[in-house]
Amino acid sequence: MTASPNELVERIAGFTIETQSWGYVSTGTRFKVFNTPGTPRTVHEKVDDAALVHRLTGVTPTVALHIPWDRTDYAELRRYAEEQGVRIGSISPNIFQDDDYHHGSFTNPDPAIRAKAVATSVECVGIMRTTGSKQLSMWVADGTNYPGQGDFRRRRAWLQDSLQQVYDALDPDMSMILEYKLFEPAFYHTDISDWGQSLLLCQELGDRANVLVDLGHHALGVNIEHIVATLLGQRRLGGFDLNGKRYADDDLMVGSTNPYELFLIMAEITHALADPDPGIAAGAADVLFKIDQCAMVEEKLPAMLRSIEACQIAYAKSLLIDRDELRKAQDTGDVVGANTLVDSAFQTDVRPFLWQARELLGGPADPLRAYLDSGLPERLAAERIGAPAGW
Ligand code: PSV
Ligand code: MN
Ligand code: MN
Repeated sequence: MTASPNELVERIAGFTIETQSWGYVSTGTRFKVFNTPGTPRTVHEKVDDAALVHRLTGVTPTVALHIPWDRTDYAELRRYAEEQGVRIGSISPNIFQDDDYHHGSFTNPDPAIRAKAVATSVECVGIMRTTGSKQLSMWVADGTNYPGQGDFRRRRAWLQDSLQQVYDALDPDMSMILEYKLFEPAFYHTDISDWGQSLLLCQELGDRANVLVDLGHHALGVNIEHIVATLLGQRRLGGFDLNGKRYADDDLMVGSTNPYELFLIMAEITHALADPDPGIAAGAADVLFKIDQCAMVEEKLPAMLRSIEACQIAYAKSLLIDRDELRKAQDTGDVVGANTLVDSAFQTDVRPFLWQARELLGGPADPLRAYLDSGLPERLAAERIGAPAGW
């Protein structure tokens, strides 16, 4: 049995994605940051763009902030966002850009720097109270470039201790989502390099610490859907940073190079949502889908709309896997039959269901076309003069 057409349309309409403030500005590579016309100049203009994307798609009701990139009067920003029709979503403390973090943040040998990184993160918990945010999204950039540069176990103890102080500052209705990354900015070792490192930290922290899977943070060829299934089984999958990658942390448009991988990841989610164990299903229902892409040469708003559509397509296709037949094929050793069932869901053109879902939500059938034909790109380009390059 697969989802009926009506169910499919309703499920697509109910599948929400968080966009991120830093996805609307000019980022780039270490070689050059290019600006595109109409780029937001302030956090309010980033929120305007997030609200526009929500009006066009109907499925992006929250926008993530990165602090201090988005430093402002947070109570006022919350009101402003809500007036525009969106809410403030997850908050990410930025503990990697100050000169003080030359030799790390939570794992810095200097206790005063570790305390500063903890204080910055705890400050973000206060911001969450003001904005109504529920997830503290933590990325720790610490690592070393050379053998001998750091003592792994000593750093680990500092890391656990610092994270615990931040975790303990959370309110009972808040959670921490803890990201891992194989390499970059460090190249010999990263203190939270993979899902296992993150999971171990989360297990020690407490029930409201969960792993964040950024699709660009693995070695090539790693089976991300298997990691996702494992974390779902442990009830420790907190969310995703969604982006597309060819090599590593490319931060390209979601699904632009690897739509099959995206589909297989979504298939683990929708499979868990239907799990007879209510704990597994509830864990899957709480997963945060956040975009974490950076526009290097592309137009930002169109790129965001493309990524949202890619997520919707992958999600919808995953609901077309005939789970009963797949179970039979698995249990009878029908290898080719099982793979064919998964593949035939992936091969289905689900765009007509997306159009119906958008109709149900009261928006345009083709958000990207509607945006391009609206006159807004020209208006924003004329109004927003002097956008800064970079965050
Ligand atoms: C680090 O590469 C990362 O994926 C983290 O999620 C940061 O918050 C984000 O990128 C900044 O773009
Ligand atoms: Mn990320
Ligand atoms: Mn990244």
